[in-house]
Order: sequence, then structure tokens, then C-alpha cells
Amino acid sequence: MNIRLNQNDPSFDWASFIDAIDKMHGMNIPAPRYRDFVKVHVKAMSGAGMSWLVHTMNMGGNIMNGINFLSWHRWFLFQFERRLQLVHPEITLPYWDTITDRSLPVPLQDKALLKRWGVIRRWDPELLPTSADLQAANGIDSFQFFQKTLEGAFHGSVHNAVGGDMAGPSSPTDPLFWLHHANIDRIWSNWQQTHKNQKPQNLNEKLKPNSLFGVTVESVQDILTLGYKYD
Ligand SMILES: [Cu+2]
Repeated sequence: MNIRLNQNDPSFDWASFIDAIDKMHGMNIPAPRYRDFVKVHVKAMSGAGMSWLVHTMNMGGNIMNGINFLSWHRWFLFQFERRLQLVHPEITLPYWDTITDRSLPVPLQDKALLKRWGVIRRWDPELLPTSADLQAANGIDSFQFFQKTLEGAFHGSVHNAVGGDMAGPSSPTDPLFWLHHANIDRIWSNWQQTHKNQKPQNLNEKLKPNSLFGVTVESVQDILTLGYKYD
């Protein structure tokens, strides 16, 4: 079982995590490379990719509901974590609890690192979500509305607070993307434990694209089946 730790946890191995990301930016390396993960996220937010329903978006006046928001990102993170593990088998994704930690995770503030990875930020902690935003989502009993509420104020505010790359389609450029979405995934898995019968309505649908996804919505509902849990 892979245990995902709070990024604050002193036992989290930052050196291996950073090294694995560095190696995913290399040239002659196995696919998917770091940039492939960024590309697929960009694609999910533009043109035909918007029909994958990964985010709630306004497409020429039509509101596309992000009905696959939580399931898609769960599998996306899981694939990224697996890829990191090709470099360092014992690494797991850390999560950033933005309600308790109102500042940027220190190891990911290193200027040389951000330059090497081409990360741009416009950090404004005032934009971080509040515990009221989280409670608003956690207090909802239907999966559909829980997901929508969590995606909106809580999830969106962290993207905007970090700013720069995080505020746009290429948000996975910034490794904070993985820490933030691990937290979203953790919040969902906690909610699932008290809402066992609340599931997406399209369980038989396959997540897109087929190359990195191609799995059914149903197959990502249980994190223990995927082989991980949160601390
Ligand atoms: Cu996001």
C-alpha cells in the first residue's frame, strides 16, 4: 500500500521527489515525460478535449459540466505517481492541505528549481480558499453537487492563489499542481467514506484520452483498490 503523506511530514523524502521530477524532464527517457502530463491537461481544457468533461468550462456560451473532474484527476495523479516511481520506487505524492498550511511548501520555492522547470508564479495567499469553502463542499450529500462545489471555490481558489502557470491550462507545469490535487483527492476519498452510495452517474464511461486513460469511471472509485491511501 502506498501512503500519501502531508507535505509537512518530516518523513517525506523531498530529495527523491524533486530528483524524480528532474529526471522526468530529461531527454532520452521513457514515456510519459513530464511535458506529456502537461500536454494532456492543456488538451483537456481546449477544443475537442473539452468534451472529456474534466473541468466545468464555458464553451462558446455553453456550460460544460466537469462531471469527470474528480475521477479524471484521480487517475491522472495515479499515473504521474507511477511514473515518478519508475525513478524512485518508494516515492508517493505528498498533499498540500491549503487550509492548515497558508504558505507555499518550502522545498518547492527554490528559485533555481523553478527556473529549471520553467515555472511562473504570482503568489497571493489572500486568494486561498477558506475553511468555509471546504465545509460548503463537505456538507453536500449528492456526489454531483459535492464535486461541483469542491471544484469551484475550493479547488479554483488554490490555482488562483498560486497564480502564473497554476492559473491556466498548463497548471501541471508547476509541481504544486500535484500537491494541490492530491489534497482534492484526499478530501474526496474522506467524503466517500461517509457517502458510500454516492457515485458518479456515468460509471461505465471510459475516461479520455485512451493513451494515458481509457479506464472506466468505476475503476477509479476506490483508492484502496488502486493501492494507495492518505496518512
Ligand atoms: Cu486543478
